[in-house]
Amino acid sequence: IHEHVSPDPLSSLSVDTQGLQKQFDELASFSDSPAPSVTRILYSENDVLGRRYIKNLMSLSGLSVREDAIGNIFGRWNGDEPELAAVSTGSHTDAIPYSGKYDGVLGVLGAIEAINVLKRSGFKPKRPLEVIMFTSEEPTRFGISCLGSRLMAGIKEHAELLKNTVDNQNISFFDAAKAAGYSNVENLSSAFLNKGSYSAFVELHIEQGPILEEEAIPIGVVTAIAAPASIKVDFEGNGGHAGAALMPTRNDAGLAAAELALAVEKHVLDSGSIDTVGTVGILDLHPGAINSIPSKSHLEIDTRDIDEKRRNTVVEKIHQSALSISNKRRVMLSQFKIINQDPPASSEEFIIKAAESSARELNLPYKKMISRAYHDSLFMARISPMAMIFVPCYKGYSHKPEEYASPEAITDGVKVLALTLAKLSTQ
Ligand code: HGY
Ligand code: MN
Ligand code: MN
Ligand code: MN
Repeated sequence: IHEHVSPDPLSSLSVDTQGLQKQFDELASFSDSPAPSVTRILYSENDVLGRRYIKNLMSLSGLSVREDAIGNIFGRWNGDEPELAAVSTGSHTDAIPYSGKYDGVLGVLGAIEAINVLKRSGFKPKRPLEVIMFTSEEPTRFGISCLGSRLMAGIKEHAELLKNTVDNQNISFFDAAKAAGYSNVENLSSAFLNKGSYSAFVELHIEQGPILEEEAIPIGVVTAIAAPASIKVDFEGNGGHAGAALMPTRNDAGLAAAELALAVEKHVLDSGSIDTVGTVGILDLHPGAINSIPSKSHLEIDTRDIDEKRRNTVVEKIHQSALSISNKRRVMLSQFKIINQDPPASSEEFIIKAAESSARELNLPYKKMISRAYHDSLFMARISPMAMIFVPCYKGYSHKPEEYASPEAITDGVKVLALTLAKLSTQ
């Protein structure tokens, strides 16, 4: 077996920057919202078009493509020792409503291009290299984030939750998956992977924060991912006529929701750390008429912290506030459901080192940093050593149409990913 050497970094890594730009634009065209925004929701028609697009690119790169029961897509390049655990990389291509075209997509298109870069350089891997497109990282349709990587990580409670979850059109997860062509979706446990399936997992992603751009540093090496939690809350009151019902007789579910939203902000700000964040991104009122007192309200709360205990304290305080608001306003707290309350994840030292030396060999300054956004890497960390590579994005904008990463930033990120994969696949 000939010597497995990583390609000479500076001479032989060439990225097809123009071709990659075209791919970002083509994939962004599969969207339920008008350009420059992107909306691509799990198992929607545009999601299916996006999946077909990615599978085609994987085949064009000579990868052997397979999909699991819920549509996680795997593109594999077998090395000289195919029985060894593979080095994997990847991300997601689903996009929340009215968002951008780089979140997640960079880690899928960029990973396929990193394979092309290594092939162009004449590199031959010892371990197999595998590109993964996770079926859905965003919680948009069924309220569960990272549902593809959670299942691969074998998280049974979310597999159970999926069995009777419906979207806001009352379509079940199973029916939506079958409509998208995944007829075997009910066999959720077939998506569980064993620990040791991969020797390493590396995800390339835009920073979704302003630090790298502000400090003019082209590469971020992620050392840890913050701990996310999400909660669904429903209040119910008697509703009634906005004119005839006098204030003392009311138990307004809308005001209960408003008070809880402000309580989320208060508990987060009182945590004692700038690293604690909280958001009420969904707040629905029923019946939603100007002259009808809300008889129901539905809130979805997202709160995170790099410190798990501090995050859990905030979740507990939010629960206490929901109970006290329900008493004080005489509304029923008909639902307080913690959808997920995940631990943070730390990156693996040997992968961090491989990414650092790759950046150095490419003469690219880099910065070690935490990820405040969650990623599929958070769950891949349960079954594989993990790390992430960040590239700067314009003003740190993300989850909105102004999201942007320059061709140079993307090219640098793909080169560091390619060299890191080469190093890991010869170890
Ligand atoms: O919300 C997140 O952190 C991820 O970008 N979906
Ligand atoms: Mn060989
Ligand atoms: Mn996102
Ligand atoms: Mn993402």
